[in-house]
Amino acid sequence: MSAPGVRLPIDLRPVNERLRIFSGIQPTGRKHLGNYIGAIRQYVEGQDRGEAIYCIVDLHAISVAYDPVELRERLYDTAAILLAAGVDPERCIFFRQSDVREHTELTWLLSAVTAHGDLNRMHQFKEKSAKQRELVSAALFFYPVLMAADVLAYRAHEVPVGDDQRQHVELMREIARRFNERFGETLVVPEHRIPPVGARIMDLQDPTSKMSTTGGSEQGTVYVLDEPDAILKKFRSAVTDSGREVRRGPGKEGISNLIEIISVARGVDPEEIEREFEGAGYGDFKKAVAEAVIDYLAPVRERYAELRPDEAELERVLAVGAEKARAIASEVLADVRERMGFGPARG
Ligand code: AQP
Repeated sequence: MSAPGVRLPIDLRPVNERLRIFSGIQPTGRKHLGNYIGAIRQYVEGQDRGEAIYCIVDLHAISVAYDPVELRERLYDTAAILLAAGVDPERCIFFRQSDVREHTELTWLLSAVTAHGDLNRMHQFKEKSAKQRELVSAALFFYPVLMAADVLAYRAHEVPVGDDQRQHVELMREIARRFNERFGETLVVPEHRIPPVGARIMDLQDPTSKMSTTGGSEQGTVYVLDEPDAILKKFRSAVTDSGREVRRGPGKEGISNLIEIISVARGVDPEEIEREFEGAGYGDFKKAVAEAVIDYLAPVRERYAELRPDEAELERVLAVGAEKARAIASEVLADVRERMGFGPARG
């Protein structure tokens, strides 16, 4: 038995031998092209690079006004979209956040090493709290701590997210560092993985604001499940600029956004797009972007239609994932609890 106060090193080696990836996505609203390009696309790729763990973060969704019946429906929608996009439960752990109680327990434990001032500085809290009409919940304020718990409960190394989540990942790094300094090396300090192209897809009607579930216009937001006609219409009416050149640059936020979108949809570099459309009119370019996005999303929409009706199968997949997730998170929680002085000391 170790002497009281002596901290045995926790062996993080088995985890560090293989890249572990974790990310979560909310079951809110309809998933849009920004979610797809910034996050979902990276989830699918992550399965080839390491041990991937993905979760639908329904606990995060209750931080703003919501309807319980809707929440369940949107959860199935989101699960079916991810599976349709290529998240493969045979090659990753895919589960529902609220099924793994370790997330909520760790949130509270991490709150002890989270600075109130840091939470106060979060852009997302400032923006979202300003939009709440009835109640600014404490859950909205605590959102980043729950997000830190999601990732740290798995000792994940990498967190694939869009650019808007940069600050939250920075905070979870700070929380992990502070925990390790205070209680001994226990948690992995994760890195964000933000894609070089498509990290911030902009609203088609207001290319200075990000495409968003709650903040944008219907016409400026392309949904993953939009019909081809709707996609074509949205791109045709996309706001551009008074110039004529299809290239990225200052004052060309609309065109820059379209260049990024088409380059991701076609899987080529933005430079190649600029070369291809040199001298082309904006009308032709917008049509080409729409066509590329229609082709890009069509297989997802088709597969979604097959998967979404079978809620029992979605439940089965999520339950299998939750069991695997719990096996990892419960071990990390046991270490965290022991380090923090809960329960009997382990020898
Ligand atoms: N416009 C975007 N471009 C690139 N990536 C984006 N993400 C969100 N918007 C863009 C990334 O999508 C992932 C899921 O985000 P979420 O779980 O927060 O889902 P949400 O709240 O439904 O998404 P929004 O659109 O971000 O909602 P609002 O704007 O209402 O808060 C994250 O990895 C995010 O970075």
